[in-house]
Amino acid sequence: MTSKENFRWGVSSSAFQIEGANKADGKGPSTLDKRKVRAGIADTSVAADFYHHWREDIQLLASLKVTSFRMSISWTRIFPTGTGSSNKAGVQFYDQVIDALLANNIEPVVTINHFDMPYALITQFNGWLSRKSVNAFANYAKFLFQHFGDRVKTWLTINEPLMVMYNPAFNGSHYQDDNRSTKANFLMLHHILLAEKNAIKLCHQLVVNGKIGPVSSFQNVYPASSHPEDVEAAMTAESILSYWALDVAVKGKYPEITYNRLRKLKLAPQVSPADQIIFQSAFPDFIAFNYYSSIRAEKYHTPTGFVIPFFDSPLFSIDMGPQRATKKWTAMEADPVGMGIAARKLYERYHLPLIITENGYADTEVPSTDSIVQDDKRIEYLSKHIAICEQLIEEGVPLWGYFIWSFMDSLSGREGFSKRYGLVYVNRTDTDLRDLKRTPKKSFYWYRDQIRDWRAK
Ligand code: BGP
Repeated sequence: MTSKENFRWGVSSSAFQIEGANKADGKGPSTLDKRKVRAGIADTSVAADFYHHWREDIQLLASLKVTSFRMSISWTRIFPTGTGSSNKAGVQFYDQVIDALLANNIEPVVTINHFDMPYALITQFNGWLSRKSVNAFANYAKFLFQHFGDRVKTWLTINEPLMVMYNPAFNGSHYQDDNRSTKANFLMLHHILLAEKNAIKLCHQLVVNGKIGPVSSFQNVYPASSHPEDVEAAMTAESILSYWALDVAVKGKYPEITYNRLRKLKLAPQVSPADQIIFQSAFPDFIAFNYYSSIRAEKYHTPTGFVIPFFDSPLFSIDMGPQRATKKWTAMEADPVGMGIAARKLYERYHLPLIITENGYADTEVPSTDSIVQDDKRIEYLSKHIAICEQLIEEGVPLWGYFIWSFMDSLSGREGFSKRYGLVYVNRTDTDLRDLKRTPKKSFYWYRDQIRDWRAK
C-alpha cells in the first residue's frame, strides 16, 4: 500500500542532459557526445554544467523539499570505453553527489543508463546490436551495485528501451548505418532487454534491500476513430510501444499475439532457450514510467510528410496531427486523464507498484536575466497531473512516487535549450553560455508548497 507519508516527491534529470564537462577527468565519449547537433543547438559539452554546479544545485533541491532526486550515471565516466578498468575521478564525482544528496535527506534514485551509450562499444561491435553489449552492461551494472549499493537503494535499469531502439543517435546506428533495418532494431532491443534482466538479477544479489525496476515511456495509443480497423491498429501500436519491453521485464516474455504478427513480418527476434532462461531469471520490484501525453493510431497507410522513424510500421500508422505538417515540436497536448488510464492499464496488467519517473511541460522560456519565469502553463499542467496521482492512490493503486521532468533546464532531446522543462531556469541559450546562473521559476515555489501541503493533509 502507498501511504502519503512515504510517497516520493521528486524531480528528474539525466547525466548527458545536465552534466556537461563531457571530456573532464577521463570521461570517455558517449553516443550523445558524438552526435552532430543541428547548427544553433547546444551539445553535451556544457549542458547545464551540473558537473561544476552540483553543490549549489543540491542546495536548491534541499530548499525544494523533495524527498528524491532521479539522476543517471554516465557509463563513460565510470568506464571510459564501456569496459576495462574503472575511472577513479568519475566514480568520485558520483560519490560526492550521492553523499551530498543523502546528507540533505534526499534519496538518490539512479538510472543505470539514460540514452548515453559508450561510443567505443559502437565502434568495436555496433553497440546494442551485438550480444557483447549485454556482457559489457552486466559488468557496468555490477560495478555500480557493488560500489554505490550501500547508499543507493532505488535503481532504474535502462531508460525507455523503445526510444533507444528507434533513435539512431541514442543507439549509435547513426554512426554506422542510418538506415538500419527494423528487424535489426528489434534484435538490438532484444539485447537491451536481456541486459535489463541481468541488471535486475544482479541488483537483487548485490544490493541489500535494493529495489529495481524498468523505465518505460508509456504511451496510451488511442484509436484515431471508432472504426474497428483503427481500434485494432491502436491496440497493436500500444502493444509494441508500451508493452513489448515491459512484458519481458515483468512477465518474462513478449506479448504473444503481437510477437506472432511481427514474426510473420520477419521482424521479431528469435528467443533461444538460453534467452528464455534469462528472461525468466529475475523480475522487477516496481514499474517506473515516464508520461507526457498520448498519441493516436490509425489503420496502416503509406506515410506521408513527417514520420517519426519506426513509429509507422506496416501494422499501424501514427496520426501525428499538426506535427506532421509543421515538422516542429508543438505545445504539448496535455492529457492528465490519460496518465490515470496509463497507471490503471499498467497496474491491472502487472500488479506491481508504480512510480511516475517523468512528467513535465516544455516551453520556450527566455526571461530577462533577473526576473522570475512566470510559468503558469507549467503549473497548470503539473497540477492536473498531481490531482490524478491523488485519485490513483485513493482508488488503491500502489503509486510510490511522482517525479517532475525536470529539475532544471537541460538539453532537450533534439532542441537543446530552446525547449525548457525545468523548475529552475538556467541562464544560457543554445549559442550563448552567459553565466549559467540558476533561478527558480514560479513553478519551483509552487511545487515546494504542493509537497508541504500534501504532507500536512
Ligand atoms: C524522455 C526522456 C528524457 C527527456 C524527455 C523530454 O523521453 O527520458 O530524457 O528528454 O523525454 O523529451 P524531449 O527533451 O525530447 O522533449
